[in-house]
Amino acid sequence: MVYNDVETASRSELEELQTDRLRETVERVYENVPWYRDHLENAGIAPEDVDTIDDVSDLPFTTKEDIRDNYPDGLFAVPHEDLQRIHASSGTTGKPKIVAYTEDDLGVWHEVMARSLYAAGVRSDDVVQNGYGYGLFTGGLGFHDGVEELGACVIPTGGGNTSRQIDMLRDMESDVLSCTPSYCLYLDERADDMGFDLADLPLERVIIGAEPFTDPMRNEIEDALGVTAIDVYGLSEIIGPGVSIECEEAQNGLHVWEDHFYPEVVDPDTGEVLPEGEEGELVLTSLTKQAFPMIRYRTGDMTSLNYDECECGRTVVRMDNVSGRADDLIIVRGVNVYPSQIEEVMVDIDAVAPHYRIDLYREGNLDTLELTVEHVHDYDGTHEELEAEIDSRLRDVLDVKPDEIEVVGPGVIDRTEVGKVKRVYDHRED
Ligand code: DLL
Repeated sequence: MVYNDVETASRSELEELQTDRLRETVERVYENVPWYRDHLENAGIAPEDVDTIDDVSDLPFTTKEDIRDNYPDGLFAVPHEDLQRIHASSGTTGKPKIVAYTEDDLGVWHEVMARSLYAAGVRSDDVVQNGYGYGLFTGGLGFHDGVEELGACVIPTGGGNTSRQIDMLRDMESDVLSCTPSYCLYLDERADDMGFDLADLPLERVIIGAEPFTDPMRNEIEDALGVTAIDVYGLSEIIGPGVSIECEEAQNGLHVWEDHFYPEVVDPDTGEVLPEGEEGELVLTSLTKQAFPMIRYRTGDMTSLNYDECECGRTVVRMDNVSGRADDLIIVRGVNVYPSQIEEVMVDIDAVAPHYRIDLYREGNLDTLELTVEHVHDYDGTHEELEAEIDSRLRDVLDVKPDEIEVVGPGVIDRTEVGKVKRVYDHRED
């Protein structure tokens, strides 16, 4: 069962739709966005060069820097009077990226979010508690509108105010919770402090995204809350949440709504398109957006694509869970380290709580990596014993040894109640 028949269309039907829509998008930006016209002309492309969807790979990339250079509205393709919504993504450095929606864009967003929720197993008689932040962040309103479009009931708790969030989960018997994975773990801790177990509540599923998380972290969330955890992906520049989601039947890759967002995976260094199954950087082209179209946007997110039909019956392409961003990579003394490698080890050690932070310093010319982790409440060994165990387990997976591992008590590491969790602190340029 699907929400929209396009989810099970044949490849040839999809490609025909994508071709028409790509041509319209290229025409739209060429006519309405001077920057895009120059960008395409510099690459030797005219709108009539787009014959099939495969021609997408001849188009030039658009990057985060291009959006920033055109701050605030240089890439908008419609006049301000045609806009109905603005959002922005803060990013860690520099100016925010301002993104815009027409009435039709909002209609598409509502529909892809309703589709996403449906694929995740949400139905119109469910109560969805929405713990994503409301405001310029796309998570809160994106989920909110999607739940209403589906005809289910939304509780707009937003981020933060955690004890009230927990009261609502319990008293309104919410069926579904949408929030970041790190916030799920925080809710579990706080419910514990309040004297009860979230796993005893009727809550059936959580829809987690906006941050990378590993499979062991997902298992931890599913066990602690007694739920199915569904991965949802999206980004402001493309629409917000609702670019892709796992289906509840298979939970094996995220179905990309490719009738609206065309995905490619490229080598992050050379930009060359990679074959199906190979991991690289996700590049997305919007096929229907009017206010803020994006041609071959370099997301920075690492994944791979799978065109096999899913066991749920959907034919649209699936992307692998986003393991991290191309720029997440930490280089310590010349050695590559991904935070997810450390997370997998941490979550696998029973005595370690799923809260950690990584601090990078430079002493003289030497990089140092310090790891701080919490032990669980009922750990009865010494800090030194646990530090030694973590050290030996990390040696198996990392090519560089952390300079310091510090085990601390429960609750010592700061929690993120609103927004996205930050686990890596790089002080090397301070
Ligand atoms: O985070 C949109 C969103 C809201 C997605 C709620 C899912 C749920 P931005 O703030 O623009 O938009 O951040 C987008 O977050 O490029 C990824 O690096 C990361 N991200 C989003 N979803 C996932 C996910 C929203 N499921 C950036 N897994 C993206 C890993 C994710 N990373």
